[in-house]
Amino acid sequence: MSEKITSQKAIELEDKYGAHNYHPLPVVLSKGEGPFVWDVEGKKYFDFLSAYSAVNQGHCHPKIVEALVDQARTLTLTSRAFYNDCLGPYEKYITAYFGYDKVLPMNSGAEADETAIKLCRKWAYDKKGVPANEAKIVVCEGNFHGRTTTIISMSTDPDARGGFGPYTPGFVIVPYNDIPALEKALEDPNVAGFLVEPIQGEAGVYVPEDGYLKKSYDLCKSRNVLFIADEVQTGIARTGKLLACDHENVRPDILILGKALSGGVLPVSAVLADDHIMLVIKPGQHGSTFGGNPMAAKVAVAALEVVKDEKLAERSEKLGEIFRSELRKVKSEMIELVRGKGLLNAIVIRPKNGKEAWDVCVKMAENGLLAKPTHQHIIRFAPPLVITEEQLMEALEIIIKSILVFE
Ligand code: IF1
Repeated sequence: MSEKITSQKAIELEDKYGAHNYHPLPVVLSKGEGPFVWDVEGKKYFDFLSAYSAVNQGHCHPKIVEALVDQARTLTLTSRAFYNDCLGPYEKYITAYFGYDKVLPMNSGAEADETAIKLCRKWAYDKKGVPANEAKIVVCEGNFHGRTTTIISMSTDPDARGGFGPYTPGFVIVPYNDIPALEKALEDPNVAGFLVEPIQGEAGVYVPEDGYLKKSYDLCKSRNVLFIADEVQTGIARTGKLLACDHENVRPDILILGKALSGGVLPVSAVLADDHIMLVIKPGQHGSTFGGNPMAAKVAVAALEVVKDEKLAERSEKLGEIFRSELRKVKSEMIELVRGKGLLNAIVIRPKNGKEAWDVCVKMAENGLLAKPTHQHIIRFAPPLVITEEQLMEALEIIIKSILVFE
């Protein structure tokens, strides 16, 4: 199984034996280090996707890999039927790190979102006094929270949602970045929570107006509604602060984390909240086989330490400014708009002579930089946050060159 294969062979195998639920760029990767990945033919690329922001700490960060390997040799999984000696210290560490009373550990981002939904509903019945089965959660148009049946029930994306009904009820959809619409939706006394991405990733790195999060939060407070932030993609230094909500000094009632919580070495996600919310879930009411496993616990501590030790939030903030300002200087009809925060950025591409975002991405790959289009015309740029300024300038050269080819 371990003999080297060519890119062509690897692609053929995935096509023949794997479900066709993705359409990857035709690049087959076999190695990563820091901001770089290499394909099976040995070609080196800047990784400007970072596994959708899971590898904020860079590929194969030595400290995180060491935590993984050490723990893998010692104890991998006990289930939550027993205690393990890693989970408690991790829980103490992460709750202090983000400033919450409690954490509920899960694995994928979608699971953490599902957990937050259950927690919010239970809180509504036990604490807010919403009549049984009447709780509603307000969500935003263009949201992306994962792929489970309940999560796609609140999606407005026809690809994510279409053909998978019947759908889970209990969600109210309002336009994103629209305070009056939210205010109206919150008039319903059965609304238990408002679930929001501080920047919409999948929608195309859609940054709301300054003040949107704060105003939403205040509205939620005034209606006794939980403000739930999905920071699976925006959290852990990606947008130039530890959390994207920190830009507006908003502290979510329920905080959802995933992806970079493990630096990309394992699926590790978490839901954080204070006691008066978290303790509505009692033994037997929620859980998972792998959630809170010893490897995840050790890896998450290491991954969060790296973020602090290497000042990744500060780096992200500073390099993000450079990235956007350099791109805004470029004279190209194809660049309609550059937007983002920290190192979560996007270019909106204006198609030219039939050439679109996909063609730009193919060209960038040829030139040694990987990024992927979202929604046809948008290219997301999210390098590992360990990228140096010098490397970023080199990467910018590749991006700009690849766009100017089509002028
Ligand atoms: C796919 C996008 C990124 C997320 C937020 C929860 C989850 C995600 C805010 C679920 C996951 C990923 C999943 C990936 C594509 C993707 C994505 F393009 F769709 F928007 F990151 F940019 N909340 N996002 O962004 O986390 O269960 O996957 O661990 O193909 O589904 P998960």
